Amino acid sequence: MRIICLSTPVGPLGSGLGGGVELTLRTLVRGLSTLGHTVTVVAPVDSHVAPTTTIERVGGALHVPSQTLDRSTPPVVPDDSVLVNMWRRVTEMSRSGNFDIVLNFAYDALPFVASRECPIPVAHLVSMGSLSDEMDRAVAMAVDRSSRCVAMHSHAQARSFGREIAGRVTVVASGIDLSAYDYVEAPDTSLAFVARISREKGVRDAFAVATLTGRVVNAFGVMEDRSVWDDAAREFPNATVEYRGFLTTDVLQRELGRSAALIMVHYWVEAFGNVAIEALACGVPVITYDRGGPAEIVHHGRTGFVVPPDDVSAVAGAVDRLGTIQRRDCRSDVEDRYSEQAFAGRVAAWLAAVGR
Ligand code: HBI
Repeated sequence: MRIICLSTPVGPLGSGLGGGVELTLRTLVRGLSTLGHTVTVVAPVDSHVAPTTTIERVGGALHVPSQTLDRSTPPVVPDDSVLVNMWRRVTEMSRSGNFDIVLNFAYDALPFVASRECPIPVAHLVSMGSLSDEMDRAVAMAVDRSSRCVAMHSHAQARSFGREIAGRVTVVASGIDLSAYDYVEAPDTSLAFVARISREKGVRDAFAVATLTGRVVNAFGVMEDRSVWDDAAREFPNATVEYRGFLTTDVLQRELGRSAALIMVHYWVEAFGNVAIEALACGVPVITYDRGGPAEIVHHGRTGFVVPPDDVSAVAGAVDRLGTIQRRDCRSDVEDRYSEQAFAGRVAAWLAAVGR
């Protein structure tokens, strides 16, 4: 198929502002191309992609990330919105007759509500759980028009939009390029926390776990909300949590691989949790709250532990049981279920169904 990938309007690809979507989009572009599809990316200016990727860079004002607003505040479409400009470009390309389908990665209402004006089918890969009334309505509108056109990354994410929606969307678990992750057999005692530094990712609980276990927690990710970090450091003065910055995948996986475990202590319904499969790919077990996508990735007792949500002492208890996990099982589980090829195959099958 000849696919147009519409990127997120919250930041250029490669800036980190697009969060997990940046890795997902890069992985899919490569995986779908390997399967013989042709992919063209439409993304904001300053987006960096592989030199082999065909990309249309579009100017305009970035959008406010939805998760920073409360659910009843409809996100404002900025003047000269980059999403409006990108959508205009996508529609022009769709009219050229050179493309078969649009794959939308933007978590914004426009592509969902305007897809009926597009001459070719629009498939939406929803990257977060239910966050705003406006997006819930937009997703419902797209599902009503054609339930096959919406996919999500986990059953928990789909359920966050309500039972009706959950029963009508396609679940396509994500995946990563495993050749970019090196397996580490012998770790140190540190724990890893990998996420945008923000309230919803549970920074506070990472400090609590560092205090309860007495272990160093290395925190990796873009410093999105400094006040969250400072509040946690004040509340847990004895916690040893090192901020290690936002690293490229290659450097991150080298650091991550040395960890005894990755802790996922998120407050929101993490849609999938790419960082969970990145850690497992390096042989690092994952200890996660029983909330969202990560709880569907981790095999409790075999590739990590799934503990009651918001129960930091249960996380600490799981840390003490890490010796029972075979790190090799973590790597082989990802090879079975979450490779780039498996992910691209799942998405290609979904797109073929949407295009019919
Ligand atoms: N917010 N409005 C908006 N649009 C997006 O595409 C978007 C977002 N917030 C976060 C985000 N995308 C990605 O970081 C997550 O989907 C992973």
